[in-house]
Amino acid sequence: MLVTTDYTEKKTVLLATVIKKNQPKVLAEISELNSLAKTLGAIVIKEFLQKIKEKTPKTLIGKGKMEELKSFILVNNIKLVICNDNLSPSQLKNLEKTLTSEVVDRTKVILDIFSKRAKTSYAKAQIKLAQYKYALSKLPKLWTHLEKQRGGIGFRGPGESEIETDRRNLRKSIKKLNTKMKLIDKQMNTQRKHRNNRIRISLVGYTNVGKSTIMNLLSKAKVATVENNLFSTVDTTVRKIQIKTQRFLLSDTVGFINNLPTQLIDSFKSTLSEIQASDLLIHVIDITKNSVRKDIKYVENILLEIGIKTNLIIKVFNKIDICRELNTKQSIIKTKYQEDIPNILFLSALQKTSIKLLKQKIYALTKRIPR
Ligand SMILES: Nc1nc2c(ncn2[C@@H]2O[C@H](COP(=O)(O)OP(=O)(O)OP(=O)(O)O)[C@@H](O)[C@H]2O)c(=O)[nH]1
Ligand SMILES: [Mg+2]
Repeated sequence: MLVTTDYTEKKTVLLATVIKKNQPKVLAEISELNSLAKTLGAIVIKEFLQKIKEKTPKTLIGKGKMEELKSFILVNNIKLVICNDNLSPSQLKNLEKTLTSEVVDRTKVILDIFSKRAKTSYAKAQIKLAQYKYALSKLPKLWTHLEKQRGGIGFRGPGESEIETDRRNLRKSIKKLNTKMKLIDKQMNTQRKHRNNRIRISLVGYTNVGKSTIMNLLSKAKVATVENNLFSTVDTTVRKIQIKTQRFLLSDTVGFINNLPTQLIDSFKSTLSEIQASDLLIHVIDITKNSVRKDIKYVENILLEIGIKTNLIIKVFNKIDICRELNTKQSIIKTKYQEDIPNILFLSALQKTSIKLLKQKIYALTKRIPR
């Protein structure tokens, strides 16, 4: 069985290593990690940023920082350390042993949020698959066939033969789940073929940018959950909409985040194939963020990875109602995307501005698609 982590009301510290040139990236990631931890109910007491030349293979951080962290943990009664870096099994083991606290990494946190959020049995199965693959990469942690769950501080590790049994069991579970998913995929593909007479649109973008808010506006219904949280949407919602005479299928799906765990991307292949098969993509961007350009690039890279077939993409810069220095930002964006200007839109989904314009653009871009 999977060993679960309880985050609720746990006094927590965040730990991230910084190698000189990647400081801005890590700063953005740790602030995201903070939101992720809070989403799970953890109480974040402090963020530790450790500047290093290179990662220490066995313990991630060096002796000095480890001591500092250890005494902070003892004095403040910290129960959980969330590490921004993905940890090897031996780093995980050694950090827990030295810090006498539970340690999890960024990937685990993201997987746990997904697992909490998933509603449909399909999404649940996708996440379970990702969790199994992740557990396999972290043996002997996170998975046990033993009656009594492993864990706790200072427990005696399992023997080689026990780890081998766990490995075998995990592989079996992965195989079983893969077979189950393939069957569902087949059914979904058949369903997709039946919906062939409608033009397909997908909302894509970084997490928490306003995709579901736009989904609700375009479909004139409260179909999608809107929350000021990362990963409010994990399940895919598809809605029929009509603009003038044209009929569409609009889908809202999971958002992206930097360092999205590869196990998740793998398991979500079929969800992402909804995006791949779309005739038009609405790429939603939060204009208020400092990392606008990086977020766009990151999403574009994932879209390439998914293998999208369309080149019809509308970039929607959302949240202009709360954007400081809006004019400056708009002109920078316009300069950067000069050739793409007809397919760029600035709006506020919250205040419902320019939604009509968005509909016009959708209609204009898709009216020549043969049905
Ligand atoms: N100020 C402002 N807030 C907005 C706007 N659009 C969305 N929001 C808020 O941004 C937060 C995230 O919105 P969602 O629609 O849930 O975003 P999402 O992209 O679907 O997020 P995930 O499903 O978590 O990836 C919510 O608190 C929304 O109310 C906007 O135009 N202006
Ligand atoms: Mg959403």
